[in-house]
Amino acid sequence: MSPFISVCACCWFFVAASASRDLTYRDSDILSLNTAQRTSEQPYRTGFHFQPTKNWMNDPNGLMYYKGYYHLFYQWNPYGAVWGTITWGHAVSTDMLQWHILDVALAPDQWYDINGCWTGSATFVAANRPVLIYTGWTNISSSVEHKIQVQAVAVPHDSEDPLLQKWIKVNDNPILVAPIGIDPTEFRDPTTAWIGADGKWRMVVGSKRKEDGVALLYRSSDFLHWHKAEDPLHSVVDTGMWECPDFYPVSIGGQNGLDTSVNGPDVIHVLKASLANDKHDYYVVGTYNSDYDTFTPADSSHNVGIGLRYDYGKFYASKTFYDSAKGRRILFGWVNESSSAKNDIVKGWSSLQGFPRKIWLNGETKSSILQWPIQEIETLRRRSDSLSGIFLEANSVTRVTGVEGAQLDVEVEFDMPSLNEAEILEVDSSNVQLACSQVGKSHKGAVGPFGLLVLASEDLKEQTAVFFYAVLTGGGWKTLICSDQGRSSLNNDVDKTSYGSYMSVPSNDKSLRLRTLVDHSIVETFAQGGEICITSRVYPVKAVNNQAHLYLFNNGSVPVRVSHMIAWELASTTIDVDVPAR
Ligand code: DQQ
Repeated sequence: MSPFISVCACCWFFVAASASRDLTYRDSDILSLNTAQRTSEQPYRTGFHFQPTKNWMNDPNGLMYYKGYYHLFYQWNPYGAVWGTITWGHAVSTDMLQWHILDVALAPDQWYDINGCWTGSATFVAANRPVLIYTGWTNISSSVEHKIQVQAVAVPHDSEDPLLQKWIKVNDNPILVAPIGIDPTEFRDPTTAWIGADGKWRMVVGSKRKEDGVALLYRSSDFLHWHKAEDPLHSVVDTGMWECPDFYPVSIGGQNGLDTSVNGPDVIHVLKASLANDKHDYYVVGTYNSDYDTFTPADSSHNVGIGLRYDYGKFYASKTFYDSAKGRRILFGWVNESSSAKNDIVKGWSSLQGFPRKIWLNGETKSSILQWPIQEIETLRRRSDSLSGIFLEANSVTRVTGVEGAQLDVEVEFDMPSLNEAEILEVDSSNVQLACSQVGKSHKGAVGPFGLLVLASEDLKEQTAVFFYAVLTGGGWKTLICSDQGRSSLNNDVDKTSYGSYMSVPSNDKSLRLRTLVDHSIVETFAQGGEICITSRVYPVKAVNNQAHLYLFNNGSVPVRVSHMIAWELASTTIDVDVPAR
């Protein structure tokens, strides 16, 4: 069979593709409901996050902007609220706030994906030619328990359709099987492809060799025939299976996003892998040389799997894409439940997508990235309350009375407190989560804990605390940044693990800053302008809907000054199952 995609962007064609079965999986036996209605029946459904109307969802897939629409595909089980029968659910939006769920884009219907259409990515092989590459879980077993993983390609049935409603799996599938030396049950999640200086496509597939996580590199001239490069793009010892790798350029000198093939002196790259061992997304910033296909981390002590994380809470299998409409790079990540599968079956759904984040290089460190909720969220802001220049005295709690409810956007800036009285605490940098859960919000410290209580009941019996706690360590001043779920719910059948990270406090830093988004059962925190992010899931019983309140607190003995705080109530968005009118 001849190749279906030519190298030349202007002359794409494909041959002999097979139409997939006409699928009727729709997310639609719940009719178009707006999320506010759903919230009163189901307190944990969200108001402004993407979630299917029912059933299980996991990784975001194939993200792209195409002819006026943002496309979000996602791993979705049409039959239940637990993982299984994985298809590609498909939703479109013009603003990443209001979503329309369309028919399933890819479903298991071929021998090479009959056990599931797993994670993959979208690539524009030419301006109006999006292609999906995904992992198929086959019907052939390499051992009694395992099917194997292969890579497959799908193309739009009609690329004039901005909604890209129907996808066709090509006859050449599977286009890749695991190479010799790689376990075929650990070979998955192809990235968006990029073009190197020689005009050839490259992509990475996640895998492991022994216990070393690895990003296998492939090259192709036609997008159908892929050849493994001798060396992987990157590998880190003892990090285990790398799922859902992502590899993309960021600008050295600004916040603008870059298309995935862009390279040059003003560009540095980010490599992310989702570690199957601990279910966290780790990244490293480094230099990519496309002549030799080498990637060199800027700081190898921050290498993939041993260094920086996108998020220190619940956030996995994430993926970025270049938003050509607004010239930015956007990150989506899967946020799993912290409730039991039994509870998920009762409520009929499981998992959210985190609120989309803009992502760019941290201009100060040049070796980390910053993340911030996309600006579109500001259109949802309604009633607000603000205060400036107040002191949070030792052991105090202050209610923010002008806003209430379970949908909030809160920004607060604290003057850098005097650190002279800070306690000495040795924090194990590889397990800050432990320090956060040992300290906890109720700890009576010196400089903190201080911060926000969200989703808090009037009697404070339920509260999720997001706080700073400054300490002196052998390595200098550090601030713990924690999300403490310990008292988030009177229901004890949920996981209330605390999450957190910590950062050095540079002597010239004048303030500590938090931005927290609250949406019924999800709390997303962006500290210090997006340097550190923490996502948690919580399930209050009393602090639901307008019984949820916002407080500032200081549990330390040193007073803390709030230089400014502003909180907005946020409106709900809609998720419907209508095909948008065109
Ligand atoms: N989820 C997919 C896999 C991927 C994993 C299966 C990560 O392709 O490795 O649903 O959450």
